Amino acid sequence: MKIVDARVIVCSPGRNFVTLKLITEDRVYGLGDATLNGREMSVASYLNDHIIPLLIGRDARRIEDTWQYLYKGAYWRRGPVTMAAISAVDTALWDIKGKSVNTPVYQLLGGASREAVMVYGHANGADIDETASAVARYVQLGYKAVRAQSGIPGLASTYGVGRGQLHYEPAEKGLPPENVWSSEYYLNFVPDLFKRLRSEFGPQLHLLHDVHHRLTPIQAARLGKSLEPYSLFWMEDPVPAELQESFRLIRQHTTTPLAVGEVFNSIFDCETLIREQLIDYIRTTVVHAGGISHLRKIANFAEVFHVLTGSHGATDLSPVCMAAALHFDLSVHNFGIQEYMRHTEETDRVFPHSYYFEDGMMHPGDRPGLGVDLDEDLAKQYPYERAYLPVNRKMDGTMHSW
Ligand code: EZ4
Ligand code: CO
Repeated sequence: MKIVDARVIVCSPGRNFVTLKLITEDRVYGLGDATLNGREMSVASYLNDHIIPLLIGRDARRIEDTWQYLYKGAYWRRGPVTMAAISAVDTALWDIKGKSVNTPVYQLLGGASREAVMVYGHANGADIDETASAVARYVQLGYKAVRAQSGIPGLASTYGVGRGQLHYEPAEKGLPPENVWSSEYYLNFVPDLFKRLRSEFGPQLHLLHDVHHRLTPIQAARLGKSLEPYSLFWMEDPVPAELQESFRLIRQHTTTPLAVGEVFNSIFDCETLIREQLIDYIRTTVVHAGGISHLRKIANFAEVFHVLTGSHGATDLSPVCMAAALHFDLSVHNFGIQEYMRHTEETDRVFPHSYYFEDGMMHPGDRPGLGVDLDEDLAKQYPYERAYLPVNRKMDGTMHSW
C-alpha cells in the first residue's frame, strides 16, 4: 500500500493550522496535525522540503518503521519542529491504517478502556466574580472538570484570560503583544480565587489551574501548599521544566497534584519526572510529542509509575489532533483527563469530525480511521496569516516566561 501523494495544507479558519495529507495508491488518505503555534511555517517547510520526498513510494502500513526512519534517519533528533513533522506523518498513517481495515483507530490501539473520556473546559474572567460566573457556565454545560484563570489586580493582562467565553486564543496577528508580570501579585491572589470557587461549587467539581511556567520552584511549592485546602485536580506547569530535577523541590513541599508536558517533544523530556514520580499527570500531546505511536510509549512508561495522562488540548491543536487524542485517551489504560478548548465554528466547518461532547465527556465516534476530515476547498478561503504568542516581561522590564 504505497504512499503516492502528499501535501501540506496551511489554513487559518479562526486561527492557523498546518495539516499533512497522505494519499495511498488505493486512494485512501490520512490526515495529521502539524501545527506549532507561532512557528507554523517551519514545520510546513520541514514536511515539504525534507519529509515528503522520503515518503513517496513508502509502504503506508509500516507505521513504526516510518517513525524510526524519520527520527533516526535525520541524525538531528527531537525538538518541536522535527517532532511536530514526525507526529503529522505518524497520525496520518494511523488514520490510513484505520480506514484501510474499516475500523476506528481506538480499536487498533487495544479497544476502549472506558465508555468516554472526561474533559475539562477553560473558565476565565477579569476578576474573581467573572471567573466564578464562567465556571458556572461550564457546570451548566455538563462539565465535571473546569480550569479557572483570572485577571490579577494590578496587572493589565494575564495568561488564560481572553475576550470570548468559550474560545480563549492567545495568539495574535501582527507582532507579539507584550504582557507585564508579577509573581508576587499572582501568588498573593490565586488562593483567594480557589477559596471562592471551592466554597461556591462544592467538593465534587474538579478544579484545575495553569501556572504557565511562571514561578521558581520554591514559589511553586508555596502556591501548591496554599492551594491544598481547595483540593485542586492539578496545578499545571508550575515552573519551566527544562530542568526536570526542579520538581523534586516542589514535590517535597506539597500534595497538590502536578501536571506538566504540553511543550515536551519526547519521552526523554519527562523520563526523570515520571521515573521519580515527581508529577501526577503527563500532558504530552499527539501533535507535539511524536504522534500516536510515541505518545503511547510515554503513557505505557508512565503507567508503571502511577502517572496518568492529561493531554494538552488548546485551540492551536487542530481537530485532527483532537480526534487522535480522543482515540488515544479512550484506549490507554492510565488515562487521566483531556483538555478541551472548543474550536471556532469556522475551524469546525473546515475540519468536519465525528467526535462529540456529551455530559462532560467526549468520544471519538466510530467512523473508520480518526473520523476527521479536511474540506480543502473551504480551507482555501482562509489563507495563513502570521501570528505570534505574547511575550512576557517582569515589571522592571526583564524578560520572563510567557
Ligand atoms: O498556552 O496552547 O494549557 N493550555 C495552555 C495553552 C497554551 C497554548 C500555546 O500554544 O497552556 O493555552
Ligand atoms: Co497549559
